[in-house]
Amino acid sequence: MDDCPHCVWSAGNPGNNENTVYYYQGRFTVLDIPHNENYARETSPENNYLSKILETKMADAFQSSSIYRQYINSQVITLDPDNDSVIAHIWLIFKSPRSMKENTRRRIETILHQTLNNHSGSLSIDPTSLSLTEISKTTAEKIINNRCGRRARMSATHDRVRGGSNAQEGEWPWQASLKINGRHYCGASLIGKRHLVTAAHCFQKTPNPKNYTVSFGTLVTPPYMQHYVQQIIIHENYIPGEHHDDIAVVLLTEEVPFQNDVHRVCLPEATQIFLPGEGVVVTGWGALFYNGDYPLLLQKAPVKIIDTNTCNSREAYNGMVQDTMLCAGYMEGNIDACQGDSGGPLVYPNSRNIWYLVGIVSWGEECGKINKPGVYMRVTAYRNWIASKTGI
Ligand code: 4AZ
Repeated sequence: MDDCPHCVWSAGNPGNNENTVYYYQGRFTVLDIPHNENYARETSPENNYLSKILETKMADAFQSSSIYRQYINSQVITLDPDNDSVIAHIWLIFKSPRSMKENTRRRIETILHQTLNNHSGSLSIDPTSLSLTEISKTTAEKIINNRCGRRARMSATHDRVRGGSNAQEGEWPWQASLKINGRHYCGASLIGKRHLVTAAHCFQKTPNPKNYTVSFGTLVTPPYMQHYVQQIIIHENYIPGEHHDDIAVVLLTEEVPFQNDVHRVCLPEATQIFLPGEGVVVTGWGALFYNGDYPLLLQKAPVKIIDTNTCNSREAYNGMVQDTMLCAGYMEGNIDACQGDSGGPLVYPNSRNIWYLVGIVSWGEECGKINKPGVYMRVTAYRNWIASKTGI
C-alpha cells in the first residue's frame, strides 16, 4: 500500500507470482445507531462519518495483524439503516498463495470478529452478524465502479492544463471530452449513467445536440467509448458573454457502461463546504499555454481553492467573482486551467479518497497569469439545480 498511496487498491506485487488476489464481500450490523435515512445516501455526512470510522478500524486491525502482508484494501461500500442499527456492506482485497487461501480467509474472519467485538470505541457491533463471501474480480470491480468517485485499479505513479502532467488510465474516470464534429471542444464530467455536467458556454457555437459527441479515456483522439447527445440543458439564467450560471447538463442517447476507466464522480451536497487552501485537481485536454498547443493525453494539475475575497481583490478580479463561483489555482500563477478545459472537472478527494466535483472550469484572464487564477462554477451552489434536471 505504501508505494501506492492514492490507489483504492493495487493488485499484487509484480515480481511475486506466488500470490493470487482474492476479493471478498461482507456485512455486519452496527448497533445502537438512532434511525436516520441519511446513512443510506452515499454522499451524506452521516454515511461518510460512520464509513470512515469503520474503514479506519478495519485497516488498523489488518495492518497490525499477522496477515498484514496479505492485506491490500478494505472499504465500506454501502450503509443500510435498519431500525436502531445500520448494516455495513464491506469489500476486502487480500493476496495470498493459493495453498494459503483458506487459512487467510479464516484469519480475515477472526480479525474482523475480534475488531468488531472490541467495544473500546463508541461503536458497538454485533459480531454474530458478520458474514464474508468470496467474489470474483469482475464482481468486485463492478461493485466499485457503480459507486461514485472511486478509482478501481490504478498505479498512481506521480509523474496540462497549464503546468500539469499526464494523467494515468483510470485516474479520472469521470472526465469526458465534448466534441463538435469530432474535434475536442470542452471538458465535461460524468455524474450518472446518462448524465454529464459541463459549462453552458460550451454550447454557444451551436445548440444542436446532433453536432456533439462525448468520449472518455485519457487519449482524446481516436475517441474512446464514443457517445451521442440526446439533450442539452443550459441553465435558464445563463447569458452568453456573461460569466454567471455557466453550467449545463448533457443527456446522452444511451447509458455509459461503467468500467474501471469510465464511471461517475460524486456530487457534493448543497451544504458541503470546501475551504480555501484545500487541495483540488483540475483535469482536461485544454491548451498547455494560453493560445498554445493542445495535448493528446489528458492532463492533471494540482491547485488550491482560493478565498473569494482574495480572488476579488483589485489586483485580481476586482469583484467579478460571485458566491456561485470559486477560484482555484495560485495567486502567483503558473498552474491553471486553460482554453479547452472549460466545462471540465475540478475535483476534491475526501479523507476516504472518494472524489467530489467541486467546480466546473468556466473562465479566467488567460492562463496561469499572476493574480488571475481560474474561476469555476461552484457545484454546491448548483446542486439543487442539477438534481431538478437529472434526478441525481
Ligand atoms: C477558456 O477560454 C478559458 N485560466 C478557460 C479557463 C481559463 C481561461 C480561459 C482559466 O475556455
